[in-house]
Amino acid sequence: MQTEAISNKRLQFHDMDVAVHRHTFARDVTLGLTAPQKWLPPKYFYDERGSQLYEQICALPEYYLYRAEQEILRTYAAEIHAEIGHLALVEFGSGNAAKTCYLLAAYEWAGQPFRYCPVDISREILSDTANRLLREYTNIEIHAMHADFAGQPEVIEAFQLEKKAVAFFGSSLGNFTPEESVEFLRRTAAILGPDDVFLLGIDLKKSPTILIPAYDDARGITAAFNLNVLHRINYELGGQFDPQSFEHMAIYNPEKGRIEMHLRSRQAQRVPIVNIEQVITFRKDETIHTENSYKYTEDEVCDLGYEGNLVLHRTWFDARRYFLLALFRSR
Ligand code: AVJ
Repeated sequence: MQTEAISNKRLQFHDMDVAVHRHTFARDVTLGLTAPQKWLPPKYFYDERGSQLYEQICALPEYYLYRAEQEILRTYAAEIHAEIGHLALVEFGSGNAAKTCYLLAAYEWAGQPFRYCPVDISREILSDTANRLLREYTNIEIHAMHADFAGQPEVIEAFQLEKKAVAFFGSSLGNFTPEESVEFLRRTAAILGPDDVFLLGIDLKKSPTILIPAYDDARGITAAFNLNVLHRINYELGGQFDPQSFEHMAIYNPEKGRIEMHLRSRQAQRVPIVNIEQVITFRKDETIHTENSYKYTEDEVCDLGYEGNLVLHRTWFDARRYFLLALFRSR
C-alpha cells in the first residue's frame, strides 16, 4: 500500500492511495453485479454519508449491538486495561471511536503517555475523530491510518510497534465468512508478539425476533444505509440507479448463522454504469446481496480463534449476554 504521512507533534497520518481505491471499487462492482447472484462488498457502505448513517443506526433502539458492546467497555474498561497492560492500542475499523473512548479513558487515567493507532476505511471520520481525541486526552499520541485492512491485516505493520493490543470491535468480523475470519485471525496472530493481545467484540447468536429488527428498523435508517451503496455507485462510477426502485431486505439464515442484507429490485430493469462500461439487467425481485453479519456462540468464538492460531484468555459480556468481548493471545 502506498501511504503518505502527515505529521504534527502528536498526530501522524498514513493515507491510502485514493486512485487505487477508486479502481478497486470499479473492479468490485463489475465483479459483483455481473455474478449470477449479484453482490457487493459491505465495506463500500462507508463513504461519508454511509458512515453518518451507520452512526445513526448505532443510536437506534433496535440496534442493540452498539449499546451492548458499549456497556461492556464502559463497565470493564479498567479491568481490560489492567489485563492488557499499557500497550499501544491498534484498532481495526475505529470509526468515531465512541466506544473505544472508555478504554482510552482508562489509559488516560494511568497518567502515562500512550499511543492509539486507529485504522479506518473512511477518511473523514478518521481525521475528525483523531482531532477530537487529541483535544480530549492529554496523554494520547495518535498514529492514524486510512486503509482497507480487511484483506490484509498486515497494514498495521506500518505502525512499527514492538508491543501492541489489537482491537476489532463492533462485530465487524461478522462481515467475513467463517473461512475468511480464520484467515484474517491467522494473519493477525502472525504479527502478534508473545505479550501482545487481540481484543474481539462480536455479536452472539440469539432469537431472530431480536436479530431481524436490528437490521430492519422501524425508522428505515438501515434501509437508507443499504440503499446508499447505489447512490455511491451513481456518483463515483457514473451509475444510473434509481434507488427508489430497490427495496431493503434483511433475513436470518439459520443454516449459516447469519443475517443477510439484500436490495431487491421492485421491477425488471436495466441500469447503465457508465464508468465500468456495463449495463446491469435485473429481473423483478432479483436481489443484490450486500452484507452478511455472522453471529456466533461463545464456543464458536473460542474455536474460531483457535483455528486462527489464537488462544482465548478472557471474556466479558453485557448483562443480557447479547454480545461478547473476547481477549486472545497468540498461540
Ligand atoms: C459494522 C458490520 C458490525 O453487521 O451489524 C449495521 C453493519 N449493517 N446494520 C453489522 C450494519 C446493518 C454492522 N457491522
